[in-house]
Amino acid sequence: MGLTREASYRALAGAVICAACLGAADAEEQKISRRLIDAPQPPGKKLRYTAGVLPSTPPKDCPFPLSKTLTGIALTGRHREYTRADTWYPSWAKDGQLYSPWTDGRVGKMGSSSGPRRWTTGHAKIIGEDPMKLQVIPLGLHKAAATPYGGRYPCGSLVHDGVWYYGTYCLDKKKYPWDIMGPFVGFRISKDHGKTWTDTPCTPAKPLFGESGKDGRKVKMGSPHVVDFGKNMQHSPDGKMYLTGHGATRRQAVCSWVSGDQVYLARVKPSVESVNDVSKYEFFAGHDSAGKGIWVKDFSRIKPLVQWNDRAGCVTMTYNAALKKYLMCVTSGGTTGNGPYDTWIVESDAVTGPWRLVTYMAKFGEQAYFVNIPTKFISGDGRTAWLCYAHGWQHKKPDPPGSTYAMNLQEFRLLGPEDATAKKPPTKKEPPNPLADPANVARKAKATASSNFPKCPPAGAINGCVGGLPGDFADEWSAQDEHVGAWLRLTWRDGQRIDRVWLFDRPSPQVQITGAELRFSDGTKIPAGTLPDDARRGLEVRFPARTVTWLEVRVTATKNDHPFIGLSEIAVFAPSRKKN
Ligand SMILES: [Ca+2]
Ligand SMILES: [Ca+2]
Repeated sequence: MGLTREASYRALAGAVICAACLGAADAEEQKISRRLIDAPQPPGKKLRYTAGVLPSTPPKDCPFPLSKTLTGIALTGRHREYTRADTWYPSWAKDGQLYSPWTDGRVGKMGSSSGPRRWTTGHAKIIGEDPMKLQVIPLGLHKAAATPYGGRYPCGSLVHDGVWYYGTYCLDKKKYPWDIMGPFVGFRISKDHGKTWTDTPCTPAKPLFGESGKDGRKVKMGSPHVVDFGKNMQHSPDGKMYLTGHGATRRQAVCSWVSGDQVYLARVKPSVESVNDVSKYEFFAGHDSAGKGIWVKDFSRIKPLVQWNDRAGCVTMTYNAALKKYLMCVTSGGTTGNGPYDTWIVESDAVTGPWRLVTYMAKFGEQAYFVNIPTKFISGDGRTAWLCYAHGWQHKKPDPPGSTYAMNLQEFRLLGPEDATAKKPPTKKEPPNPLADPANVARKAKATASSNFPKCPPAGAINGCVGGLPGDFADEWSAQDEHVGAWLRLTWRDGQRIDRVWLFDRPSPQVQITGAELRFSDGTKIPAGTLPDDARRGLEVRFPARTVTWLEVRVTATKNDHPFIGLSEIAVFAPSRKKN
């Protein structure tokens, strides 16, 4: 069905809610109409990761074949977020509870910061069987110097037979935030579930594996994490604790807390005596001719478990006992460690591989990191589990919904070949976005205003997105300490023929325009009306076409004289060619 542009707009705008013609006498005024319209969803703000089968978009240089048994993942839409801190790696202890490190934020009334000179790492207990109803109890903070590095952060953590082994690693800053991976220091140890601790005898200058991130050197066992073998490590193949770390060897490689070229593997029988003693460790050193893993005592002979330049960042591994599969989750921070991150998941029958791709999720989160799959929340059939991740220390857009700076738990299903033939949910065809249509001449105007709150510039009102707080500041214009009398003006280089204006209020319920006037460069004025408060709908004002070089929206009435009046978006349309 070929709808005309005008008809599409109408279809999108939905039912006409009100068509209150002013009762003015003059003919001009009678040609003015007002109605409410639905706010369009700009395509740029469309979420990639909503409930349903997730898109997998592996880059061309992906070194893994696609898995034939685990062919992707689907989100169920169930999710919960806990605390205001990151770095969650829950370990399932013998007592049935989860114990986890955390830092750089708050849990309850406790705050931790692992950056320069604060150097604290937090520990917490996570109580509950239902991921939707957990209780996170902060247990305390521990301080240990990062010198000669800038920061000292939590990494691998294991509670085994009542002993908590809590690892930390160091970072430095050069060009981007924490872009230099320092060494894994060692484990601090608690025998009373986090009440008291004994520091590791290792130090950042003399770390467990003897690595250094100084003077351009690269580490291999960076930020190692403990493979999750289930409650009290019950499914470890040999009673050993396995550690996966990420690093690099290329001089030009970015080796940071979230970026690297390779994944490495080590193992040790966990005990108070062994975990801080490098001589007790074994390191993965490649495969023999039969494809079996080779283990060596000499760290200098360690070899990559996985090689994928610029894609092998922060790594965790989980053993899914029901499926007899290892699942490795990697956060790929790219070559800067800034920006959105990709997440990829691979599977294997053995801890040493070979690995096959389950899914490659570009910009998952859109900035998810420290991604792991806690064994405690894997279903009996192994098919349903929960992704545990932090999100958005920089990029705040939640994709999938729920993602925030917290311990995020997101339920998912592991799909098999049988799911490919199952019926797929119908994909909704996106309607055209009128805000992005060239007929919306507001987008090419220059926006100025009587004032603006610094984070909410006038240009936010013509960026093609009906948005703003509680989302992004930059998607809306807000005046600064102004209500009635505040104005926003759009100016064009050339005269624009226009006959319609859409106005969307700031989404915040604190502030609402209940009256405004449209003023034009030809000296004419048209009263607008009340704008829907929540910006999910807007006000359309249609008027006889006129040619103008500027248009001004002047606020004449507000809900409660809140001093930050503004607009999330204004659209101004040229008359459509087709009449219907
Ligand atoms: Ca906007
Ligand atoms: Ca509002």
